Amino acid sequence: MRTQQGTPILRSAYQPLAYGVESVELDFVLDPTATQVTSRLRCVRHPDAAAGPIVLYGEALERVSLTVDGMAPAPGQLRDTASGLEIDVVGDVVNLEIVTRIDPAANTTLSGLYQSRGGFFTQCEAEGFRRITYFPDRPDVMARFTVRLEADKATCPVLLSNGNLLETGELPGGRHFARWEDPFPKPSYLFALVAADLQALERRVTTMSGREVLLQVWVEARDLDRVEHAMNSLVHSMRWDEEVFGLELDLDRFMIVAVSDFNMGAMENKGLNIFNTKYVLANPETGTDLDFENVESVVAHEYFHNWTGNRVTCRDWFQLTLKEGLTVFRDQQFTADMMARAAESPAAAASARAVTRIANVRVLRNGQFPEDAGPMAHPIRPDSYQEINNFYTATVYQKGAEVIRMIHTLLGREGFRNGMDLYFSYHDGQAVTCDDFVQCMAEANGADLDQFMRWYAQAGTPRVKASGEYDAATGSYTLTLSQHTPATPGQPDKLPLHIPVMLGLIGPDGRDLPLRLEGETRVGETGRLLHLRSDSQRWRFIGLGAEPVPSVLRGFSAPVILELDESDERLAFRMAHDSDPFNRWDAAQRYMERVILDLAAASADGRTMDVPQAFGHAFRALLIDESLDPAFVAEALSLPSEPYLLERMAPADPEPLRAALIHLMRELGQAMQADFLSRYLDLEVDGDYRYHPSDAGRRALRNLCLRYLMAWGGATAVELAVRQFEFAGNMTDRYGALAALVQSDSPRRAEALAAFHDRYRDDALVLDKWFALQAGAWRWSDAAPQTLDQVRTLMDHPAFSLGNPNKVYALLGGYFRANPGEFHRADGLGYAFWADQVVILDRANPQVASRMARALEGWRKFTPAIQDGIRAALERVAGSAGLSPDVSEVVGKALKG
Ligand code: B3K
Ligand code: ZN
Repeated sequence: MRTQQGTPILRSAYQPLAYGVESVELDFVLDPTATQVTSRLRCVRHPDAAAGPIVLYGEALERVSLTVDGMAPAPGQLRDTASGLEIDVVGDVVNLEIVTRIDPAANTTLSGLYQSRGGFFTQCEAEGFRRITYFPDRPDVMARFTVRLEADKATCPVLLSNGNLLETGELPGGRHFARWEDPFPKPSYLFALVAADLQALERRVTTMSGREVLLQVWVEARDLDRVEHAMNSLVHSMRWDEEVFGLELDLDRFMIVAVSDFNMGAMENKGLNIFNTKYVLANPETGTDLDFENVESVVAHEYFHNWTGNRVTCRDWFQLTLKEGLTVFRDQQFTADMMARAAESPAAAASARAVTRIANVRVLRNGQFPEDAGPMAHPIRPDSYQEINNFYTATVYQKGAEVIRMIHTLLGREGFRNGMDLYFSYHDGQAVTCDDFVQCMAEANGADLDQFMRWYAQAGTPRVKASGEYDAATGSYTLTLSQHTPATPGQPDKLPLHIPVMLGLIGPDGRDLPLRLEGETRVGETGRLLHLRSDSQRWRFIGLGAEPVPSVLRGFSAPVILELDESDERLAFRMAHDSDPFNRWDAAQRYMERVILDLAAASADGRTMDVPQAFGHAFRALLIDESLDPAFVAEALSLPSEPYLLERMAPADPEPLRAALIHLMRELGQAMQADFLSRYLDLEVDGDYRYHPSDAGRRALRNLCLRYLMAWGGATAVELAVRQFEFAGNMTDRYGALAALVQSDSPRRAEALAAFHDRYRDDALVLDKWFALQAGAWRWSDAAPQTLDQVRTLMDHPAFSLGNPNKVYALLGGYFRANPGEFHRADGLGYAFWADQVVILDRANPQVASRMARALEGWRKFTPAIQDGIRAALERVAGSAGLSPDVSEVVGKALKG
């Protein structure tokens, strides 16, 4: 059952249920097409809730039987509702026994219990448990679970569920069973079971209190040579959480299971994390540096949920950022610490931290800023939704993490830790709200976070405008900061936020100046945290002998768009001198953005595109500076992403933008071919592959040089790329070479693609890279094949399947989301193809369809001609029969604007 289409669920309507569940015994007789689930619930009346029936949610279930305290329900006692069942009862404690039958093989939604490659897997967040059995499937109902599962032993030799294993045994007919018990009460969304043919890499480790625990990473036998890194990541995560937050693993056993068919990255089920294979498997031959990094951070993220999410969970789904924003922040801090720890020197450690921060901000700007500017814009704690699965968003996750980071910045490391300690001391074992969290942070620090709470309530990316005035006569510099958050759907008016702005002032020699505000007796540090709370505020710095250059929002201290009117010269100066590596990178990105948007305007008007010389100089200075960390240089010289640039373009026009990007890379590649070449040759990493930030940084810059060389297009570039492709000792280099060759129009392009395919034809995850690369390819010359034709052809490839989310994300996502220059082709054929695919996908898997549908939500930023084409496609999808609430919410909001 679904909610009525178009009827939103409101945060303000929260009510506890009249009956919760104290304990539940589940018994699964697993069968591909007819799995029988017996559920025994001990329901208990909620002491504070209004009187009412027992409310059970259920979806796609066949009800076999139901008893209330051992008896068949009296006539009228049991009611079927739109979302499940209601049972009228009188006692404070009521025992229900419910038998249902489900069809895992037919479950293409990958929510609830489903099959993948012959095994059984579950995914219950947010509302998948109701697709397994009738239950008060809400996060504020926390119950103790015991689970018995039985299955065919030959096809499913491994039987897993949450918590501790109590018993296993053989059954007649080639079947076997296992019983599991989870000692911690949990909401149903954290339930999991796995029955499949898997093998485990195991490790025993001792926790901070001296308990020995068993860690297992379960994968198919053929993948056992790719799990070492995930296991190491798990051990590192455990240690980090002990050291940084004093949080210890609370179970005797912790399991990770990899599955090939999975809607998202991974899931933090208590003691039994289930992962998309993409975020578990990595070895040098098949995984890039980025894959290694992703595995480490996703393993950490899910592990950290054990405390932030599982021990303390969400009262309702509107509070999702309570666990997600906080856990993303924790995994970001973990990654930064891991990178810094591996570095060879303090300077390298600082740079490694900055590179991690840059990567976080790129993700925010590319994914969250467009979301916040479109029809799906919502606060990190939304006020309403039609389908909760649509709200696992960049806003809830990434902006949510930025909000937690600001609290960390405001309170300091120790203050934040004290707040966390208080949070667990008050709320362990509870389902709580974002207010409860912020209240603990405030109470532990005697801080006032009332105004800060607006970050939870207001959607839209705030603009912070900075302007400065130097008065030579008094040696003072007045900085004015003002803020403005644009209107978003349903929120026309915004209030001023509490915005922490980290500031530095740079002297003419490029060094930071010690700061002294008017009224202060002493000169302070070179960095200052300013608290912007009103629409506009001023700060007057004194004792300055010359006009400083402001460096505002260092470290990206708040998730805002900084409007700073800087000349090209100032940008070049900060690119060369800003002591804050984040802002140094940002100066390079801003300068590049300015140049690209100018080129795009020229291209749109049919004028010649000229790359300013001064920009070339500033770019080259970074390229040839061997004292800089290569990872940092690679970030600084990478182009801003197209989704981000399209947000900055008014109106957005993907074709001239793409022309500008191609032109810029060509010009730079040609003008600096000798520099690119010499850096390319110098940066080669000797020895065996290791996943290490300094090696990864060298590979990243080297591959970037190769792409610039290829953009220029000389025969040498092709030769270098072919050689790198053929002799690569790891996937980062092989894939890097292939990505460069895909830019070329030489016959080597097709040869390399074919060779890559043949080498990895049986490797699903590597083939995903091959699909994505072709779907996302730019057309560097008119001779290059049309991307849409390529995508259509690749859909017929035997390894492609619309039923496998990774394949859809790689091929269709690679085209719809990662290739705006091709997708928005003038004839509108891209949109027609999009509409066809969204409708087809929606019949099988609404969550995946909805993600693809979201590719066009930002359509109103485009030129009128483009808008016409997109509107027609949106209307076609909106008008198709039997649309899921997921896709209907997305296209409905897109059309409504
Ligand atoms: N909590 C899960 C996401 C569940 C998504 C449901 N549609 C993964 C995570 O954030 O850790
Ligand atoms: Zn999470």
